[in-house]
Amino acid sequence: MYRPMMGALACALAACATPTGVTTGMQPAVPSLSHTVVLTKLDSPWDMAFLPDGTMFFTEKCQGLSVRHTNGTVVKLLGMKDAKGYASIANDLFCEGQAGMAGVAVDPNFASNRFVYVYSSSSLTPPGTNRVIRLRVNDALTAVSDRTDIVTDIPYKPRASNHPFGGPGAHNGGRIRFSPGDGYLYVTTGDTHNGQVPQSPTLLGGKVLRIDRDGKAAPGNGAPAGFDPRIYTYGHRNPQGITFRPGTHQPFTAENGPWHSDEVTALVPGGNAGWDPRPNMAGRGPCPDDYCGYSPNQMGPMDPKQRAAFMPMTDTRTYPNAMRPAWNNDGLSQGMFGATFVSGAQWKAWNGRMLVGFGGIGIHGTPVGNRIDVLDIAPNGLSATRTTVNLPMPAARFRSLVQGPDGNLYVATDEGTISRLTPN
Ligand SMILES: [Ca+2]
Repeated sequence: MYRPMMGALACALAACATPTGVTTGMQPAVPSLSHTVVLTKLDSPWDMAFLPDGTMFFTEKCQGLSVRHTNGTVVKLLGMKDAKGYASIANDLFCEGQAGMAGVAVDPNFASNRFVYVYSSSSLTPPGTNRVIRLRVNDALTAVSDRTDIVTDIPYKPRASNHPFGGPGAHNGGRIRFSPGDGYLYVTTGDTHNGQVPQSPTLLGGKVLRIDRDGKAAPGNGAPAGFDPRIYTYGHRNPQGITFRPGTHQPFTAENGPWHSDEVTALVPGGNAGWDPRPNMAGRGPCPDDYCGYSPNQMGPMDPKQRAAFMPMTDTRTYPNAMRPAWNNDGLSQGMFGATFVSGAQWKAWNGRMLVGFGGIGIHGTPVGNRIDVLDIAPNGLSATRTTVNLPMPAARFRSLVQGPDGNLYVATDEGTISRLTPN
């Protein structure tokens, strides 16, 4: 019988949880969470990044980059086209569909260089691309300067593409995270509903990039000969989560599936995640707009009995050596967005486990997501067990999950809030 109070007491006395979640002796308790609203009435908050003192940078998809000072004051730093109230405006930055200002990251050496980074759609390169932009923040945390676009050539789905699935800006990726292990910046990019992109050696969509603070390829990325050296892994669909396992620092992605099979995948250098929506590949013929990502029933609804016939998120028939997912959301697509490992004794049984947030709205017969799951991932990264968090707040579309410097979990929702979830 499960006895959480005894487990909690035992852990308090004997510190029985290790950073990898392996337990000795009695099982630690599952934490309960309490909920505090940090910011509300935001416009599609997309991501957060913290300084050690709790200062929180955050993005809003169609507004820009802001910062919440430790006293609670919010200062709008860099606004997109037509945004109001920002210290500065960049007229080339725009939002459309899923695209806009997305991920934000703080440089590991912020104390000396004061760099923050955002991923945003920009009109500077026709017909629009996604860029990773480096900014320098002033001492008062009230303005940014010295904009440097360190990556300029991440594909964006333009309005003129006229595909029937999704609209402009679809499958836009956008999470950026520095690894606490190697110190390099990892960038997740989407396939932009273009069948040629994910397996392309040169197009940067459907990839995880690994770069330094100037945008140059990090050493040891390991992609095959002929690949852009910034590519770390390829063959992704639309990863919007990347997080690093405590202890090993191995990166894991969380990405959306096509009406089936959201995937969490342990990445290895040069790995192929196995997504290839080109027509006329093994087991399929032509597809509308040369994009087979929803075949064989391109307009839904999904019949679960057909699941095995759908184009796989990981095509091991064509790519026998593709990276296998640790978990595929039980074969469902429910809008897997952000993910983070959490660490610290206060997380009790979840110390070292991955928390992944969902925000699917249940189109085409797929069930609604709007929850947070806890994954206990095997040491080899090839399997996981899942439990669902008993939320202390209304169900929401979870766009971003970040563990703050205070050890608590911060979540951004499409309902316009950023909240703090504290384990108890
Ligand atoms: Ca895959």
